[in-house]
Amino acid sequence: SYEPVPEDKFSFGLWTVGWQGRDPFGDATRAPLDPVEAVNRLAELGAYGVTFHDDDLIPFEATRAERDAHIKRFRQALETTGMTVPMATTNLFTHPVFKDGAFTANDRDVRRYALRKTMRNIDLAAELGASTYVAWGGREGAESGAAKDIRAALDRMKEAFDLLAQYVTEQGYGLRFAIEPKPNEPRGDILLPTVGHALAFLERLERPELFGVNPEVGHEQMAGLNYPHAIAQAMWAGKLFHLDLNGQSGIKYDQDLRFGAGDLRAAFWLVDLLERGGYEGPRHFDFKPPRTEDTAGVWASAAGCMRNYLILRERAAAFRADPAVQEALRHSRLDELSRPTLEPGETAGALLADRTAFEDFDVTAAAGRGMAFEHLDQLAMDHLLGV
Ligand code: GLT
Ligand code: MN
Ligand code: MN
Repeated sequence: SYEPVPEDKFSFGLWTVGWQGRDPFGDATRAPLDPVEAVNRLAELGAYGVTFHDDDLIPFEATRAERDAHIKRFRQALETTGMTVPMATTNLFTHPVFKDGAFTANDRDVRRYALRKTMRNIDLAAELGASTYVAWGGREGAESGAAKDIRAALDRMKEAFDLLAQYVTEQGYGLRFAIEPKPNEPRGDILLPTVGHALAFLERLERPELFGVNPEVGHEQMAGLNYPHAIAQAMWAGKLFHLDLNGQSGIKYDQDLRFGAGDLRAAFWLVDLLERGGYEGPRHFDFKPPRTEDTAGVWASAAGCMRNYLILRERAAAFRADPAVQEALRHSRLDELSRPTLEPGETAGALLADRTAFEDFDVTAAAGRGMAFEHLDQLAMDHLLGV
């Protein structure tokens, strides 16, 4: 059955089901959603976790007493439902003060404020038992060339992450950071635009072991990239700390469709990869129920994210279990790719001495061997379509 259960580890951002449908061209089409109601409904639907930005839970202008009251109600809802908070993050993009960025704003006092806002929410994340802290730098970027010294901005980004890592270490919090790349929107060009940029950047930090990535389906696809490939490289690097599942149709604005909408074949390969690759983190949805939807449509959209994941999980497992697929994989020589190119202990000298590798190698015969990928891919298509 495609009924989600907590063991499936599905989680949702409060800002996803809570999105009121405000876009650059139109006002909100839905009323605000009480975070407590979100927790209750998501639990009923079979999710195990909920994630939040500080401002999703506690209005930006709240007094200290109001803040405490919001947290108390939220905690009670978590306790009643058994829902967890696997991840939290900071809103460093909505308020006008962040118009030129947060950790990399040209204004130094804005950068100091951004660090304090983040540290305050890190305390709350740790209190609520989160293990991952996401950092999406949506406003860290520029629209014009002289406006941002990119090398200086990367220095400031590193400074911010080094400080935050030192803070969680000193506090003894069991938190790790996951950097979320995005190529553009809301800035014309955003820093750390792809998974590859983020992976390279985080190795330059003082405590790289505390940093991984939070790749979002649509964000890599906005850059024209292959999301399952990005996820595979993050896994290979031991850096897939978290991920944002949603749907996107090609290179255009960030659509945040429900998971499974948009590029369905990429979604199939993604689920195949996550399930076979031993990813044990949350299956986290970062989508926006379209503004055409009323409240019922919001919950239908959320349920659809999980249902599509479960359908794809079943189809991917059937694909891998099919004897015809296993034979096709052998014909395509996937087993050979897993075999090291050199013999154990073989040196460059030994390879040079191996005449079969070069002098006697039949290049023409090798070039003539078909890879049989089309047959293999059609088997995948048949399984995906349930044929
Ligand atoms: C925002 C953004 C998302 C990020 C969230 C984390 S908020 O909605 O579009 O991709 O994951 O800050
Ligand atoms: Mn996201
Ligand atoms: Mn997005």
